[in-house]
Amino acid sequence: MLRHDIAIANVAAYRTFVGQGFDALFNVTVTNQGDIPETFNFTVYANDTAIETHTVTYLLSGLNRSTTFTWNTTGLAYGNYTISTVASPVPVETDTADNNYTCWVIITLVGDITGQGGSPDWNVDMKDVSYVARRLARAVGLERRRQQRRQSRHERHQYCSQALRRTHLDILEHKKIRKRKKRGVAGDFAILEFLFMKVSTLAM
Ligand SMILES: [Ca+2]
Ligand SMILES: [Ca+2]
Repeated sequence: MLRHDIAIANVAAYRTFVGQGFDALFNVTVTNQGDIPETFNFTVYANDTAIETHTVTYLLSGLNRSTTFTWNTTGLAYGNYTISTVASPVPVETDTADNNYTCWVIITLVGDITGQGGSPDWNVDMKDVSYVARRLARAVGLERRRQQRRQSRHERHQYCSQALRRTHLDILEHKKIRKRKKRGVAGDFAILEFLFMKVSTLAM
């Protein structure tokens, strides 16, 4: 007997921390574990609210397909959102346990990089500034050493703000600094400057 079995293989959030009002991006990978081509829908939910329904057409047996979707966070409250992706079962599918996949995203203020324990604390203050400043100082120091001793670029990047920029890209997309240089240490300085501006505005 021919097997019908589709699955959500993976849902990857491009960033786990998203500034309120910015877009969260996800990549959904579905797979056909059955014996014949399948057409089916999957729906993505943020907590209990449906964000998007997508139709996967004629996915051949044994193959994967990936789709990117965007979730606009304008007007949403700060907090941790559970992102569930659910594929409707195809006819006579019995293994439905793998038809859903869950991940999470935190919506926070742009610039809310760290609170206690390294997670957002819904506040942009000197803790965020000092976190970036420390990383930047390490990156600059390592860059100097790299130039002096031909240290590998890889080692510097371990300390530089690669991860920071992946998770807090909103700062670099902010209109005030969007047009300026974003790469390497210049980008890190742009993040730091943004935070200083934000903190000093809030303090006034
Ligand atoms: Ca299944
Ligand atoms: Ca913070």
